[in-house]
Amino acid sequence: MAIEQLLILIKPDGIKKSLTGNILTKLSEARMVIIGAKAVRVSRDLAEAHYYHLKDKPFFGGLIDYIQGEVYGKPWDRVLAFVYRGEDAISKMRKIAGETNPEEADPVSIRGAYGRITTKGVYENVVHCSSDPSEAEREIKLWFKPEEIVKRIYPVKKIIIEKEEKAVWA
Ligand code: DAT
Ligand code: MG
Repeated sequence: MAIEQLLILIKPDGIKKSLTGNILTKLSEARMVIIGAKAVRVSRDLAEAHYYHLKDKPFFGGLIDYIQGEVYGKPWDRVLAFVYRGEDAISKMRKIAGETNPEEADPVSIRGAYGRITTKGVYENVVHCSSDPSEAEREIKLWFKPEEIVKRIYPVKKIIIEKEEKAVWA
C-alpha cells in the first residue's frame, strides 16, 4: 500500500462526446482526491514529449494528431488534465480506465464503454492514465507547474526570472 499520484487526461474524444461528467463519476469510485485540474490546448511539443516512448511506433503520428484534437475542430481541440492522489491510486485508476485497446477493455471500464478504434487505426480510448509512479512523476511535471497543484508532492526550488512577459487580468 502506497500513497501515489498520477496524471489523468480526458482526451478530445471524451470532451467532444460530452463524457466529462460520466468519466469523473466513474473515476470517483476509486475515492482518490483531485489535487490539480485544468483545461489544456495541447501543443505539438507537449504531445510529443508526453508520448516520447512511442515515437518509433507506426501509429505515433495518428496518436499525436489525436491528443492535439485538431481533427475534432474547435471547441473540442483540448484536453482536461487532472492530478489524482491516494492509496494505490495508479492501479485503482487504471482498472477503472481499462485496457489500452478499447476493443479488449472490460466493457464496464471507461475505455471499454466509450472508446473505439477508428478506421485509420487510432485508438480513441477517451482517457490517459499514468502507468507507474516514475511515469506519473514525469507526466505530472510535464503538464503541471508546482503552483497549479494544491499539495507539495515533489520538491521544488526557487528561481528568480527577470523580464519575463506574463499576462495578468487587465
Ligand atoms: P496506455 O495509454 O494504456 O498507458 P500506452 O502508453 O502503451 O497505453 O500507449 C499510449 C497510447 O497510444 C494509448 O492510449 C493509445 C495509443 N496506442 C497504443 N498502442 C496502440 C496501437 N497498437 N495502435 C494504435 N494506438 C495505440
Ligand atoms: Mg502509457
